[in-house]
Amino acid sequence: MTGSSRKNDDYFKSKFRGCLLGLAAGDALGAPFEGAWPTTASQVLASAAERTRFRYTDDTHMAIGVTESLIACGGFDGHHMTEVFIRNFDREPWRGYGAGPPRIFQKIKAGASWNEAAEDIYPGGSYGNGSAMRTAPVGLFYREDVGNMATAARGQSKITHTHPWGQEGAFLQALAVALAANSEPLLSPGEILARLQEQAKEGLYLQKLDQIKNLLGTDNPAEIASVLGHGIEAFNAVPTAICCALRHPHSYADAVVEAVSLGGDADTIACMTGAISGAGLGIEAIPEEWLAKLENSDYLEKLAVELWEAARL
Ligand code: R7I
Ligand code: MG
Ligand code: MG
Repeated sequence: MTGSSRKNDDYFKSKFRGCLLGLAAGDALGAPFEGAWPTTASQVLASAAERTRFRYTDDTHMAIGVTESLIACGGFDGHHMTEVFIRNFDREPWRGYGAGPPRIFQKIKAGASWNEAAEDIYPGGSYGNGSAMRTAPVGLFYREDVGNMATAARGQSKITHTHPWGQEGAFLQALAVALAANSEPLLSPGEILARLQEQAKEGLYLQKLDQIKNLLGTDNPAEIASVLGHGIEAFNAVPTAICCALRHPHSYADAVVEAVSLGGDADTIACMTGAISGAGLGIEAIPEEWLAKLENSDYLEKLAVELWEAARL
């Protein structure tokens, strides 16, 4: 291996590690604030400082399942990923899962097929943010192949979230991670936004992506939540997470702290912001004291390196 390809390998490994540990740290940072009113950045930092352990929630638990399945299958396999989701849920059902996925897992265990069980969980299927919060590893794995990324991101969504708004959120979040992880050339926030707009299909998302432009420079974070939302619906969480990451292209901590400070679905929005920011800035950008407190960080590190190796094959 040449010196430059080794340098390139280390660079991308750092991005894969930054993404997986970044999403987990964002999820854990936001977990105590899920469902809360907006708060200040200093209160979020104080909460982080006083905790001895950073415990993650269903967001990271499901992203681990996505990663495990991508590694085991060398790509997306819906049947396999469903089995991994159910196995992981049965081991740790207390992670704070949304209402839909456990009901879907129950239906599948009772004989329903994995690619049909979620269709009638809500009228038209779920548009919750649960398939976007876990999709980052798909963006890493397929980062140079938007066509297969779209198929895999939407495919993994369909296991639990079949509504077109749920699927679109999962695809756009995966694409944001992939664009952030890009190296040659490093993309500016404006370029990432333009690429997302090129690929988005649903009007609701196109409108919100357009509104992000006006929010990149605002010094009033409350405006982000009032314009883009900060809720449990994918369309009220994915654009918000992208906005927080793009507003702070040089600071992982500033991006995720801002995401948590918005209140609402704080763990999930910070998880998705952390995935994008960590993929862009690499593992070195995540505060060491947060990594030291993060639950299961050794396993997340191992998965990140294995995903990188699987993506190279
Ligand atoms: O999306 P999901 O996995 O939940 C993820 C959230 C994150 O905040 C996690 O941190 C965890 O706390 O849960 O679970 P779903 O049940 O699919 O969707 C979540 C919520 O979105 C539902 O409980 C509904 O309130 C709402 N929702 C819908 N409401 C009306 N009609 C989702 N789809 C619909 C719909 O079609
Ligand atoms: Mg959660
Ligand atoms: Mg949440």
